[in-house]
Amino acid sequence: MAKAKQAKEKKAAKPAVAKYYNYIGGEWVKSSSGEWFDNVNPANTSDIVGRFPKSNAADVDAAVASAAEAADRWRRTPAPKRAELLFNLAEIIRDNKDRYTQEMTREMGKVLKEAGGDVQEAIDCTYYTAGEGRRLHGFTTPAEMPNKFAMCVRQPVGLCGLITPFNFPMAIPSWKLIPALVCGNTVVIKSGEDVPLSALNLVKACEKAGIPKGVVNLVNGFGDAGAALVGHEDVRLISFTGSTNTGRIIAEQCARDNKIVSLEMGGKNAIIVMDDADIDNAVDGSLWGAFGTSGQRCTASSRLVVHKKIYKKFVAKLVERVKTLRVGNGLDPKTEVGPVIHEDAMQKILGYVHIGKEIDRATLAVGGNRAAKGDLKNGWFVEPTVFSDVAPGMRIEQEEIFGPVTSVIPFSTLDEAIKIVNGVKYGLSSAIYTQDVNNAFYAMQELYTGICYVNSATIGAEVHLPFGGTKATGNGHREAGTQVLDIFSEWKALYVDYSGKLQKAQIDEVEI
Ligand code: UN1
Repeated sequence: MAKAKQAKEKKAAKPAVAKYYNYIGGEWVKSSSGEWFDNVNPANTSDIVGRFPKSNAADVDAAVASAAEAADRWRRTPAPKRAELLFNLAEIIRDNKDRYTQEMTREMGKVLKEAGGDVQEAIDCTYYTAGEGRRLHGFTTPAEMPNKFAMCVRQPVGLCGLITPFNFPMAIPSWKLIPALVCGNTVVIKSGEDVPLSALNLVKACEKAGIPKGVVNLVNGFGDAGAALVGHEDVRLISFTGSTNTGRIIAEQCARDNKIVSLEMGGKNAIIVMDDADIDNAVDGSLWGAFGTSGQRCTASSRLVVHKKIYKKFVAKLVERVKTLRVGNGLDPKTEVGPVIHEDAMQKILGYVHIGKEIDRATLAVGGNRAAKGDLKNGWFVEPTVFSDVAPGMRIEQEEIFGPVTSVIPFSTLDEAIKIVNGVKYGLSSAIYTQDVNNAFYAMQELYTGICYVNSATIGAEVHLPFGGTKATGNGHREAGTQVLDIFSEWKALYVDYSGKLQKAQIDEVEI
């Protein structure tokens, strides 16, 4: 009896798991299937952050229908008015930054400071991009006939499907959502299934900010919901951040349906450390670039290309520092490296460690195991790992690992280093540590990436500069900056003939 009572009390003491909903047409609704999925804390898998609707094609249909219905009113709302609501939104995100940060760390694992940076990036993006409501510049240009005026304006593209990843749970949705809205589009968001709360917080903030019903819609769920969105005939544009494989499938589908598609995919970023570099500064940058967000950034510094003259010293210093990194629950302010997102990710990363050791035959300088001491066994932790003596062409040097693993590669000349950095299929971010202005400018010219840093790591892009990469990283688009407007608006060329007669461009002779 006593036992049964105890068990009952234990059950009662366990807080009920919070339920969250889809946001469709301004209503918070469950999935039409009635199914749910759990949002699990990767640092402690017994902690269920919330229960979210597992959406299907019918939910996507409803969300698209609501976005389609809201489209004309929103597109006709003057852009400065749209922007006013977005400024409200920025303030709401700012006021809730602490809560959003805590919730993000709990669902995604990244340490509190970095989760705070992620929310801050959403705030920065919202303020900066809302400013476009009073710009959205087009241009005028002379017409070739007399008494004729020519100009170009931006118009919205229409209904946008936004598919976002787990690693920047609020920043990346904001990179897509805010420019889509300021340009006058309505949207359906399918957020990463591992981090649904942060996107939901952003959407709730949109509701509070007064963005009209139907303009922003959110469906939670997995790849099948994403596929339904990509395949929906009323969706005009897909903006996707995630793996290169999924991106390729999306691009193929969008090509068949003649949809606009903007893709932000993998990276295999490298830092060059010259023999004239400030080594301690380069080690600091390498640690931050390789192990920040547990290496789960498209911009992570997963290769360190180090001059032979300083190679030994650099590796020794790096390894010493890696040994001191505190791996743990991101909610503990002392933690420096949090968990990875889920078990499959951990297994994939450990699989690459195996490849590095057994197939590539590189030297495992430090790390290489699951970290599972004490409480860590309740989550998905990988030791910060460094391979040295890595050569160009090895699999760990070529393939995206998306975890806390970096490779040190020796080189002799700057040209050789540049060839190594450029010798992968991706082209997102690169960096060089040097004190020599000639080296710095030569590297800036020759590194074929979308982002390049001098004397800092490959991570840390700011919202007012374009973000994106060359080659297999993307499909030629850039997010952030004003360049993102080219994704979410289309050019309309306007000709006004006030001559009062028929004038034929290219044909009529103009009298001089
Ligand atoms: C990503 O790596 O997926 O530049 C996004 C950075 C961040 C954004 C990274 N501001 O590292």
